[in-house]
Amino acid sequence: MLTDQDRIFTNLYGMHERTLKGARARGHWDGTAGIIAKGRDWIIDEMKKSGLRGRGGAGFPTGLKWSFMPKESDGRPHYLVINADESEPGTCKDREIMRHDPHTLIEGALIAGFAMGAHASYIYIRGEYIREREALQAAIDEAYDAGLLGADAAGSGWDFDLYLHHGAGAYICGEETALLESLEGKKGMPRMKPPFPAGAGLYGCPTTVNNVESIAVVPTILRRGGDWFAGFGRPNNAGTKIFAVSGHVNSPCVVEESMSISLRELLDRHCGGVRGGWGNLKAVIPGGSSVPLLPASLCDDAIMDFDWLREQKSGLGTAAVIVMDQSTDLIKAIWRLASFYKHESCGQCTPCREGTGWMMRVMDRLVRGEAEIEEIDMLFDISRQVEGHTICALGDAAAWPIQGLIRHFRDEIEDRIKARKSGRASAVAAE
Ligand code: L3W
Ligand code: SF4
Repeated sequence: MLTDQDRIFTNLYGMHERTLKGARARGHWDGTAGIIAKGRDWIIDEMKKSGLRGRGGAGFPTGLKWSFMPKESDGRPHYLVINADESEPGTCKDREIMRHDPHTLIEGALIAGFAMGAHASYIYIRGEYIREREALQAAIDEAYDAGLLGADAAGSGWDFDLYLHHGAGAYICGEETALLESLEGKKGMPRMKPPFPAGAGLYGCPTTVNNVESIAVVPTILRRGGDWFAGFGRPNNAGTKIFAVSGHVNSPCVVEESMSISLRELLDRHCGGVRGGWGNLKAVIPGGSSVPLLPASLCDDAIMDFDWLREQKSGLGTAAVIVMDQSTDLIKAIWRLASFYKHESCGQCTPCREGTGWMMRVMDRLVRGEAEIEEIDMLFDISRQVEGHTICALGDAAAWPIQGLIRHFRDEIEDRIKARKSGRASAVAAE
């Protein structure tokens, strides 16, 4: 359990000033030039030591990713790109950082940019985030006025410019290479990987793409030390983490907690518990809409970290926890996600373009119980043909929630089909 002193984000609820003055009072921008003076290797080693894994969904080790950037320049500029295109259903953690604690992100961008040899950085913000864009731009302007950005940023000797780019509302632009295409002014369509962005990213130049939360925790990690951050959570699942809890809890919230907290403690301590009590729980989606749900039977012992959830064939994803009680029509809930992925598919590769449509149409009939029992296996089979056969992770994201539903709630799907059939049979008998 995290104490207030352990929290990195001390203004998630906007109780304090988000201005530079307020940020400085909370300890931000303290000794930034001194951190930079320790050099690139020290910063990257400390990030490795912290065990931070990317907070955008995939959990790739941040220090390792930074180390992929070329050490020497071959004449091409290096870029840091910050993914603020937070569009994963259920996810609203980066929004709170940008609204209420924007200076943590800006200071993190400067330090990370320096560590990767980048003199320029772009924050790509979700189209719908109008207020967040305004808050962030105001903070960037303040930072320029105070000499914290621009030439000799924060007196570090490093020149660093930070630009805010507003997206246009496409979920796929949260995929890192689609985001780069969009930044370059093209249609947001994912690129094949490799090459990874560190080799050829923005305008073909070495680029690191990191999530907002991953960058915003950097200054505190470097001030307190990698070992401090690594002290939270289980091995390989280090740190503090922002969870966004929605759905059938008494008080939905966004809260920073220790990684590896139990699901039960997270909900009871911060959300007033499950609506109607723990016994009323039906299922939880623990990491945003792209990961398979956990049935209530697995929630009792659930540990909220990458490895435990992966072992259960689910995932921590963006740590957006969607709680569903017994009143939930789960088949309909997963159908809704299937429609979302069909709508957001960029259509570039056949298994995703066609598969998301197929899956949505079968799900549509399952919601009404109008399918045959055999179609459940057919749907699972389609999802397996999409999974792992596409250019980007959207195909997997569309397949996994459906697989989770069939794996854990097959009886409910069958019951609905049988009820529909017996309803039809009794109607015929009555005629
Ligand atoms: C160099 C290698 N770099 C991997 C880099 C890669 C990327 C990062 C993770 O998807 C997930 C997805 C969604 N050399 C590398 C390498 N990298 N191998 O590491 O890469 P990857 O491929 O594991 O995942 P990804 O394509 O980044 C992200 C899931 O997150 N998700 C959705 C999130 C949605 C948002 C949003 O709302 N904006 O974040 C939730 O679960 O399904 O599985 O940087 O280049 N050998
Ligand atoms: Fe586009 Fe879907 Fe292929 Fe991703 S998996 S590139 S969203 S068609």
